[in-house]
Amino acid sequence: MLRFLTAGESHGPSLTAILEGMPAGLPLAPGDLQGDMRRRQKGYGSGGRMGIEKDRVLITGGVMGGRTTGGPLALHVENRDWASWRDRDIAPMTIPRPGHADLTGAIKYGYRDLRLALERASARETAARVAVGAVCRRMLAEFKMVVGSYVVSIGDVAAALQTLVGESAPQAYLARFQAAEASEVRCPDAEVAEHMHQAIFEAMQAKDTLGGVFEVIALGVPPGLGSHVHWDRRLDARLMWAVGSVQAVKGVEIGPAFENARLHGTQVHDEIFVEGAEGAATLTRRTNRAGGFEGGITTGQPIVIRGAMKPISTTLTPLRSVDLLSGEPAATQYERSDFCAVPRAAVVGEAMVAFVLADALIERLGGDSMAEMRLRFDALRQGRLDELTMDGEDWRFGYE
Ligand code: EPS
Repeated sequence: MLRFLTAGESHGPSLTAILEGMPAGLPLAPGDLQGDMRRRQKGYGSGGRMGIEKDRVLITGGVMGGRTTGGPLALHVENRDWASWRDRDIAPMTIPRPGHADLTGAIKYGYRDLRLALERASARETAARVAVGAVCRRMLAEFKMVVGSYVVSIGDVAAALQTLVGESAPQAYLARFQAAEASEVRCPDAEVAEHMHQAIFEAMQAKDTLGGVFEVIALGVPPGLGSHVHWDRRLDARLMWAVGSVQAVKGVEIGPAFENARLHGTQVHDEIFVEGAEGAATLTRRTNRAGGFEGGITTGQPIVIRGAMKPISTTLTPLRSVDLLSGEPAATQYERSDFCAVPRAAVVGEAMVAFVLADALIERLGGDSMAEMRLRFDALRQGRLDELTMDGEDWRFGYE
């Protein structure tokens, strides 16, 4: 339904994204995208590059008179660093850095200089993804859906942030997002944030890097998005793919999935209760260990998805490698990079989640225009008892 492509190199002139499948009639101004572009650039542990870039999105297609047309959106982000590369002779790069796409890229594409792999594999590309995600977020906002994030751990410093449930959960999550926004490591727990800051500082002093875990939460998502009927329609799996595609993310879980795997079934599953008077009785849960999904379909509870990011592969301390020019053992050479990018990766994770949810919503509602979608959104089944009429009679499969 909804798809996007990006193009561009880290130190080339610009990044471009094409977003296809957005319904017509969504109010959209370049200013709507700026907040997310700025958020992606913030975070303690960044290298020098973020002082150079001032990411701004130029919309050059798909929006006329302040509204989407239904045509593909073209989004354009300039690389300010291009100015210092355009007239430069590029030094040869022949020692692959472990953890990067340097070696695998050269094996696959037959590159004769490793920079060709670096330039496109770079997480600079996430600026384009965040531009796309910001458009999707704008669309989701029309249906009162909110996507936010925070950092759960950096290195071995972890915040104890429980999954929130019940009617107060959305407000409490919003408060977490707000607290994370004020933190330079994007952690809502101020005390833990200080320890995270210290851990990053120490890693920098030690000429090393750090990874961590971020959590993306989606609020206000109606039940019934996604499907159990086929592997590629399971929305939890689509979200895992999308978050797992973010550079340096090597693990993704829905809710506390790895913790659940250590427990008994009776401790894990979110029991179902009925609340409210007859005629308006609603099915409710008192826990959300499923992270918002059953059978690959949204339950209507907050969606909870975590991404585990490996430590940045470019380390000031050299790692052992091989010079492909001489075939001799060689130490890696340092290229300017980030020391810890987990706070920024959380914002990229949000963008990917917003994209997948926008896609799922369009799929559920059928979406040529926002006006059509609104009508159908209001008619969605919400999980009230009176919407779930059962036959209560024996029946047969009837296969011959
Ligand atoms: C990156 C290396 C750094 C990061 C870059 C991702 O860039 P440079 O090599 O120019 O110092 O700053 O991220 C961005 C530029 C960005 O906008 O996020 C890498 O090797 O992936």
